[in-house]
Amino acid sequence: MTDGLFITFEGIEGCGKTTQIRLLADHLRAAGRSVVLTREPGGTPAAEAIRTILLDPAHDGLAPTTELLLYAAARAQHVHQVIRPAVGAGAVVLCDRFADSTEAYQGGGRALSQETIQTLRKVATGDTWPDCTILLDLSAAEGLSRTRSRGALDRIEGEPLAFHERVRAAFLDIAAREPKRVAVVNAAASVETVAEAVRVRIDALLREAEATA
Ligand code: T5A
Repeated sequence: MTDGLFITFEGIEGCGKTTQIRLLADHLRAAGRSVVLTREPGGTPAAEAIRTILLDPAHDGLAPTTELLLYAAARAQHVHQVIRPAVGAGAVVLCDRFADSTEAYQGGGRALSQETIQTLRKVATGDTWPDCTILLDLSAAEGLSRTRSRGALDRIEGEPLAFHERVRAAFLDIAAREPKRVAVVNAAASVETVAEAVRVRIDALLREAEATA
């Protein structure tokens, strides 16, 4: 059995990850691929329970370190129970957010130490790391306006604009540091234009993986 691929989608609130990940899943399934669609925080019953704690605005007193540990705990379970087995079985795993979100939100947004974040990342993920990451880039103001138009905000969406601007800057720093893994796509374009850019990138990655298999 050949290993599959692990592809993550990242970006600020409202950048369109959920919309795009579903369109890509449809495209890959239509081409006969085995696809596993999952998300963070979440993807397993225990990690979804942690998600509920993390996003509930009632927990507005959650300390940044507690938040970091809960995201890491949810990720450890998700990697163990879903991502690693699915990639090992040859599936294309599409994940809505992964460890880059921790670097952007808890590092950029909350200003927690990069050293602590990277140490916990290794504990939670081991050697499981995305083959490719699509970063949907959008201004924080536009992302929040899309999110607000959907209704009540969760605990993190409710953070001020400056927080979300730091998160966006941190994502762009990751992309500049790792240009081979992270593809930046302009998320201000139409849904179809964004979807086409994503398809082009992922189809090329799949062809490359087949050529080297
Ligand atoms: N988090 C997560 C951390 O702090 N640390 C971590 O380690 C991890 C893993 C997760 C929260 O947790 C934080 C980040 C998040 O705050 P979530 O509910 O998963 O919470 O939040 P998001 O991932 O931000 O999900 P959203 O649903 O808010 O945004 P999406 O998925 O990016 O966007 P989507 O597709 O739902 O679209 C949003 C709206 O915009 C429209 C859609 O129709 C929808 O109404 N839209 C467009 N409009 C115009 N043009 C386009 N191109 C559009 N694409 C979509």
